[in-house]
Amino acid sequence: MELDKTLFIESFKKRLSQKYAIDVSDATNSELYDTLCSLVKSSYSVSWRQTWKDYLKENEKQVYYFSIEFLPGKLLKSNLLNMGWYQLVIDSFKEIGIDFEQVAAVEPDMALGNGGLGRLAADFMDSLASEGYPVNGNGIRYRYGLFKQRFVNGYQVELPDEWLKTAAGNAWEIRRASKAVTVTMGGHVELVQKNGYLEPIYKDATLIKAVPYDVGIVGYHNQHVNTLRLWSAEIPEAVESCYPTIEARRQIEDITTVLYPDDSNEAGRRLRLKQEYFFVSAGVQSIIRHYKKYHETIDQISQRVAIHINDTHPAMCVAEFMRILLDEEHLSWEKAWEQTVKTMSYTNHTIMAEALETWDIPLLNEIQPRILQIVAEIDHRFVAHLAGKMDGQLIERTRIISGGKVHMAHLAVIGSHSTNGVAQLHTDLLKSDVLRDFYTLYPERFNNKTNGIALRRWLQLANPELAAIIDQKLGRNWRQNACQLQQLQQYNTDEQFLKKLAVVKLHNKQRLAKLIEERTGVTVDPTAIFDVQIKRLHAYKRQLLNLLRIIKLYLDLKENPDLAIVPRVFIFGAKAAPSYHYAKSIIKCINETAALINHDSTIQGKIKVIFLENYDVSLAEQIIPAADISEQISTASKEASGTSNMKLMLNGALTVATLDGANVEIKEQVGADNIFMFGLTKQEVYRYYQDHSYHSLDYYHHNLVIHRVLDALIDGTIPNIAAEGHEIFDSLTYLNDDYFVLRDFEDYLRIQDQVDETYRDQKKWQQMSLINIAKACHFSSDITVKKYASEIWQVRSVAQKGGVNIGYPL
Ligand code: CR6
Repeated sequence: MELDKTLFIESFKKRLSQKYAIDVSDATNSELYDTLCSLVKSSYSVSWRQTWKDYLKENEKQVYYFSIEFLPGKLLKSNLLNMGWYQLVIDSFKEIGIDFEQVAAVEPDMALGNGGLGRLAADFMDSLASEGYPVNGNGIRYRYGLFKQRFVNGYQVELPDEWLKTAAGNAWEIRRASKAVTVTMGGHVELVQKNGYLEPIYKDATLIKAVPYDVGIVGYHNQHVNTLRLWSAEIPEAVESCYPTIEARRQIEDITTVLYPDDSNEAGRRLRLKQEYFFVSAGVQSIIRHYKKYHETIDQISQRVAIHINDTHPAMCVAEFMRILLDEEHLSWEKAWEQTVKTMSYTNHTIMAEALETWDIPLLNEIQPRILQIVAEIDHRFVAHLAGKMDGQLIERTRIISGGKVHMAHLAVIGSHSTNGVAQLHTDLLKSDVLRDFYTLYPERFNNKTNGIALRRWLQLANPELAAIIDQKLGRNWRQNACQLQQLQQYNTDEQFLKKLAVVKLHNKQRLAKLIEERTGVTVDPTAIFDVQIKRLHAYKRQLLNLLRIIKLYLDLKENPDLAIVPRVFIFGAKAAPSYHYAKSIIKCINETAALINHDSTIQGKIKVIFLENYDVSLAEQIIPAADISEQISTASKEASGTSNMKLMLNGALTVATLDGANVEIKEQVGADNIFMFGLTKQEVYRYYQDHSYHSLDYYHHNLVIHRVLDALIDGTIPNIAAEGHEIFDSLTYLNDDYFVLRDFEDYLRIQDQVDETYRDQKKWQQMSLINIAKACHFSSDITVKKYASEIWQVRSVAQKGGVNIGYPL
């Protein structure tokens, strides 16, 4: 049915009355939200079913994207946008007296991820559906998402995120009990000869029922709906009686209770390994079951199935796939291995050693003994195959099991046909350093896929005013064809347009200023530079470098209140892993510095420091459009890619950056004149590692500015940080400053002066901003996923792009 306002309002009222037996005037925002979601879902469900039918009809190769994190945030607006309903719903609600924004605010953020990795997976899901690719997400339905962050006396405190218990719950999921599978864990395994095969006999194993909850992923204007399948652990009915106590039941249900709140440290915990095997086994079993329904034999499964291992957490896909092909399908080892390698592909997201997963052998044996046997056999054959052909030490360095540990990245590289990094610099580092030996063995497997972002969410939805002025110049097609944004460059001398850009930015800053005032009670000036650093709190990301500069500015202003600087508002958003003590100390120091500066009237409000609590996707959507400066200041070589760098440039912020991750490619796109680069290069960092010539204490002793700033951490200048200030001071001096903060400090000051100078020339600033917006199109996740599809998975797009008018029917 053609969709119009009258029809929509009629259907909405009818649905509300059917669901809740009430009129609009009596309904709460939750009831209105639930009703709207229900209408939305019934509309796209028709296309959802059709998408599946088309896949089956065409015997389409399917990709399964395994990720232990998905971080979609809120889905209502993006679903409405992709369905072509967005404006219509806003207008219709207005007509019947409903505030759409208030209704949308009811939705809890789906925070099943820590940061960049999970958000990337969510942007990819959006792009894959919008580009019409047959790709299914496979993950975990955590009952508690990433913790809620509160500040108490400046300290981070973590509160549970009970997102499923909110009034709105998860309106998007469908529980599919009929598709449940059984996951086997623990116990012992013996292999016995049976009908000419070795059959595993499991003893004392625990059976877990894995129930999938499916979320529809709606493509943009193409009637294509993919599936994000999230697994939940339950007790199988048949063995209910084995779990008579709450404690015993909890042991099972706990598997999918909490998301591990750390994005950079492999905690080596038993429950985490259980989570990994649980969603891997459930996912792989259901893929093979589905495949067998439509195919007689399994020995060519790689022609119709691709499995993507997103970081090492799902690396056991390799062994689980082998297990089923061997133990259940009775393929020979050689045949099974050939199919496995052809089916699997792997993305590495970090070079940080502490985040490259390894598991103790006894632990893996305890969680799934058969998987350990298979991993050991893969390792054994790998070594045997290379023996005599390759240098023995290289074999030792690359084998999967060594030093009493199972190396998951090794399993992922050896067991797949493709390994990619997430920015060119990162991929180069994988080849030259982190995975160098593997690059020697399998050069053809390595490739780069620089990360991307969903422009529709990060521009259209987050910054509708900017989208509107772009539409006036370019029309609406950039939503489907990102490259069109490039054409914005031609308005570089169009003063009118540049002014409009400035007005949009000001409006966004006014809105953020209001939010800051509401949440923190601090008034900020929307004409000041909004200088933004939003990302996880981590030493390598160097929030500390930013803080030291703020302290320096403050001390300068104390000395000379008339100092001519452009007023700045420093805005932070960051969660620290609960167990990451140092990161939490940095949070405390930023908060105490903020309190000191924001309440000191002698500096005339020239700088303000705002640390917004509980940084999440929804808050990012409010901060990013209001940013003038994007801080991307990690120690060169440490940030694999980054994605907030891309989102901020897309919204017209100018980047202050080191040559790290995707910053390098951002610089290539916008040109050195349209970005503020500073700091050590990757080569210089590596040289320091080699020659040990960096002595941070020298900087403290010989650089008066650094001396004065560091002393402020320990001499009471900043109150209430006696312990934390010393901890940070020591790390930067006696412990030799692992992340070269002091080494890059002067250069950082220099570049920030340049920022001030540029800001004074508003026309130039707007021109630079425009180039950044235009060039951000190169980082569209639509483009990234096309490369994954054609170069890694070999799948084709099956949906027609509908053009602007093909939305979803009511
Ligand atoms: N922490 C990288 O550190 C990258 C994302 C997505 C990260 C970050 O630079 O942009 O992945 N790595 O590729 C991991 O999570 C292991 C991240 O988000």
